[in-house]
Parts: sequence; C-alpha cells; structure tokens
Amino acid sequence: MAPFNWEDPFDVESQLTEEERMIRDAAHGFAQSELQPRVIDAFREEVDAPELFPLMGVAGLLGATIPEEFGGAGAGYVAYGLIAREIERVDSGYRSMASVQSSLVMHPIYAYGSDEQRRRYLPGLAAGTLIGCFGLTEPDAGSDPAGMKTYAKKDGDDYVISGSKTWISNAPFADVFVVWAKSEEHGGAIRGFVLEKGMAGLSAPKIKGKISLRASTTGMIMMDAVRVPSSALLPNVEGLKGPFGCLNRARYGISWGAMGAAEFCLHAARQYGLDRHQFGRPLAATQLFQKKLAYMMTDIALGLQASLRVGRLIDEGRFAPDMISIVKRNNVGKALDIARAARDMHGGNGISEEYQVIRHMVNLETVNTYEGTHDVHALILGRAITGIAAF
Ligand code: TGC
Ligand code: FAD
Repeated sequence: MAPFNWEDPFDVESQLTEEERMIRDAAHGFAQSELQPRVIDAFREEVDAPELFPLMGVAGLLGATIPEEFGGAGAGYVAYGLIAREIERVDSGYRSMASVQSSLVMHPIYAYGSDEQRRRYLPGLAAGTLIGCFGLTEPDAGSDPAGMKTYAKKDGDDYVISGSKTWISNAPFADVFVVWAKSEEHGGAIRGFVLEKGMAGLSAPKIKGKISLRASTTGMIMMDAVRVPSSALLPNVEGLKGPFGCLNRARYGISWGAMGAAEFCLHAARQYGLDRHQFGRPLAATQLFQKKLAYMMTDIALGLQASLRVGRLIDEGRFAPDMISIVKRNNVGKALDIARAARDMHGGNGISEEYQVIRHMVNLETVNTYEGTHDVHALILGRAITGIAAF
C-alpha cells in the first residue's frame, strides 16, 4: 500500500514530467515571492500593476506554449496549466492578467497571424514589455458574441473600425488590442484585427468599483472610426471559431487556476481548524469541520486529475472543446463552493482581508462568469448530449 498524501491524493506529482515540475516550481517561487506580498494591498486599493508583466516575462510565465523562436518557452499545455494554478493560488486577477496575454493575445497572433505580425508582437508580449488585451464582449453581446456590433469597413488599403467592447481585462494599459469585428469586406463575417495604443479614435477607459478581481485592471475599448492598415487583419481565420479557438486555451488554463485558488482555501481552512479551539478542542476535531475538508480535498483531487487529462489530450491534438467546458465549469463551480466553505470555516475572521479566503471567494464569482458563464457551459454540454442547442 502507498502512503496517502492529502495535499496530492491521486499523486499528480508523479504524472508530471521533469520539465513540467521545473516550470511549476519556478512559477510557484515567482508567485510566492513577487505576487503574494503585494496582493492584499493591490486588491484593497484596486491597484493597476502593468509593471508585473515584465517580471512575469523574465520568469518565463507569458506565452509558455509559444515556440522559442517567438520568445515563448515551447512548453506544453500541462505546463501552461501548472503556471495558471500557481498564479491563481495567489489571486485570480493575477492569473487573468497572464492568461489573457498568453492565450487570448499571443495565441491568436501566433495561430492566425502573418509572419510579420508574429515577429512584430510576440517577442515583446513574451517578455512583458508589451501588454495585450482581447476584445470580444460588447455592452449588448456577452454570452452571444455573434450579436456583436463592432464593424470594420474597407477604405482603400485601410480598414476603419467602429464600436465598443466592455469588461476587457488589461485594456486600460494595453499596447496591443486583439479586437473582433464584423467585416464588411468579408460579407459581415467576424474577423480579428490587431490595434495599437495611440491610434486615432482608440481609447480604453478603466471600469472602476469592481467588488471582485480588484487586483486585475478591467476596462472598455472605444473605437471611433479607428483607421488601421490592411496588415492589421489577422489573415488566417474567419468566423467565431477564431475567438473560440483562443477561448479553448484560456478556459482550459482557468480550470487549473481555479484549483490553485481552491487549494489555497483548503490549506487555510485546515490550518485555521487545527489552530482555533472552541468547546475545549480544535475546530478540526469536529465532524462537521472534517466533512467539509473531505469535500474540499475530493473536489480538488478530481478537478486536478481531470484538467491533467484534458491537458495531455490537448498536447496530443486529441481534445474536443466540450471537454474544456466540463473542466472549466466543474472546477470553477467547485472552487467557488470551496472558497465559500473556507470563508465560513474561518468564522468572523473569514471576512477579513488578512485571511484571504473571502478575496478568493469574490474573485471566483468573476471566474464563474467570464470565458463562458457556468450556465452557458452547461448549455454547451447539453447541446453535446442532446444535439439540440438550447441557448
Ligand atoms: P456556434 O454556432 O456554436 O459556433 C460558431 C462557430 O464557432 C465554432 N466553435 C468553436 N470553434 C472552436 N472552439 C470552440 N469552443 C467553438 N465553439 C464554437 C463552430 O464550429 C462554428 O464554426 P463554423 O465554422 O461552423 O462557423 O456559435 P453560437 O453563436 O451558437 O455560440 C454559442 C456559445 C454559447 C457556445 C458561444 O457563443 C459561447 O461560448 N459564449 C460564451 C462567450 C464567451 O465565452 N465569451 C468570453 C469573452 S473573453 C473573456 O471572458 C476573457 S476573460 C479573461 C480573463 O480575464 O482571464
Ligand atoms: P450575459 O450574457 O448577459 O448573461 C447574464 C446571465 O444570463 C448569466 O447568468 C448567463 O449565464 C445567463 N444567460 C445568458 N444567455 C443565456 C441563455 N441562452 N440561457 C440561459 N441563461 C443565459 N470579455 C472579453 O471579451 N475580454 C476580456 O478580457 C474579458 N474580461 C473580463 C473581466 C471581468 C472582470 C469580467 C467580469 C468579464 C470579462 N469579460 C471579458 C466579459 C465576460 O466574458 C462576460 O461577462 C461573459 O461572457 C458574460 O457575458 P455578460 O456579462 O454580457 O452576461
């Protein structure tokens, strides 16, 4: 019989390669030394932190799956997931900053871009000297991005883009804007364009007053007849499969990230229960407390194992997007339940910033909503099961 390790019940560790363990350890070290010391103040003060991007770049955390030729690490999707888990163990907002850069900005430029676009943007994005954002959601088109109004008209050799995007991570300090628009030239099909900070008619005001994900900066993208050269068009994809191809990767990363946040909450609740005495014994000596810990550990073990499986299938080129809906929806929903339980198990201290579980709890409300809401992923799965789209 093997010894049981509550911190890794199914021995994920032995299922990782040496390279994956090294990348994970580097991400853990960075997250604990650079991110953890700032996060409580950053969340309270709603701090903009563009200076974190070059630090993440030096640590090799941006564009891990992009080939080394373009500044990435040429690593696989399991390694990418492990990075997300370590960053989100500290804060979902910091993971958001990194996963937008990697999956939603670098991936489309790499997968759909021209060679000139790849060389112009990818090395700077990998280094974090350029910051990217991804504009899909609009004020009137969230779960249903096909309803977007942003439009690109051809004018001579240029495109002229008008419209607005909302709830866009990193937008207020972004240098590179991957924006999705309906293109008149392509019969109204959705196409991707790469815009740059400073273009006439382009602005990105910050959305203030979030009660969730306060350590990540969110904004709008306002485009008032922004004129871009035809070289700004991402040439190699047309239709919604363009943005969804990016979302597959980001959603998969989130499935690992949410487990990192949940692991933080389990560890915190366990320690609190061992330290805190009521009725003459540790809280951890009570049956109800132990049952909650058992649920937490079980859901984390199952969630990590499922994400690992999906990551391996992505690396083998054998994944279906529905698999990603399963792990994004399940792991984030379970992480939210775990964070709420951990908050409760801390009693009054659970609402204090010092104990950090309530920050994870309110962050995970956003994670449950973005990249396809919990219910939209249920509908994607319902369609897969029945063949009927019920959106
Ligand atoms: P539907 O008819 O299903 O598909 C249209 C076309 O897209 C293709 N497709 C996919 N391709 C690749 N991967 C996927 N996951 C795909 N899903 C669909 C599909 O094959 C089809 O291609 P074609 O060639 O036949 O045209 O589209 P629909 O309009 O019915 O979509 C329904 C639904 C609900 C699935 C979809 O709209 C959806 O997923 N909605 C959720 C929207 C969403 O996730 N938004 C995310 C915005 S970005 C964000 O939140 C970033 S936060 C990041 C952070 O800060 O960390
Ligand atoms: P809606 O689509 O209006 O949904 C509202 C509610 O209705 C939800 O509960 C939903 O599940 C439900 N619903 C919707 N349709 C149906 C249906 N057919 N049947 C049953 N229920 C339904 N977007 C980007 O493009 N880029 C970003 O970088 C980005 N970052 C974000 C950062 C933050 C902090 C947040 C909060 C959001 C971000 N988003 C981003 C937007 C995010 O993807 C959207 O909020 C999300 O897709 C949901 O869209 P919505 O807010 O318009 O909600």
